[in-house]
Amino acid sequence: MPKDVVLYQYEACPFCNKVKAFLDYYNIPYKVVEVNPISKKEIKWSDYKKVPILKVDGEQMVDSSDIVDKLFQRMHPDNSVPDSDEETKMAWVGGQSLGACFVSKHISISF
Ligand SMILES: N[C@@H](CCC(=O)N[C@@H](CS)C(=O)NCC(=O)O)C(=O)O
Repeated sequence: MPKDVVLYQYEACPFCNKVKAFLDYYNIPYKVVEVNPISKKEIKWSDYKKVPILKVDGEQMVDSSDIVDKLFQRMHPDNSVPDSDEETKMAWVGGQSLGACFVSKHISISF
């Protein structure tokens, strides 16, 4: 389980919400840094100029799909989804009122 996780985001960015949905689904605690879309001063330290950017224990991850894939690998190094996870996922997805968003080849989450 990652320890120090920081999400650089725009509140209204769907790619950022995709990453947040994944983090929430796996109960991974994270801090949020809201990026000013004009100055982008909060992400000046990075060469990547878009959001989301996820810092995980000091490592920079970019691009929502790559972030989800990398986190998934960390959570499931053997590349399998436990049955219990699959059931939890279906219950969670069923509880959402808005349409589903396919966030990776492994997990679909709605938000
Ligand atoms: N393929 C990227 C797309 C990310 C993206 O386009 N983010 C937008 C915000 S929704 C962005 O940062 N655009 C550049 C800008 O605002 O200057 C991903 O999935 O994370």
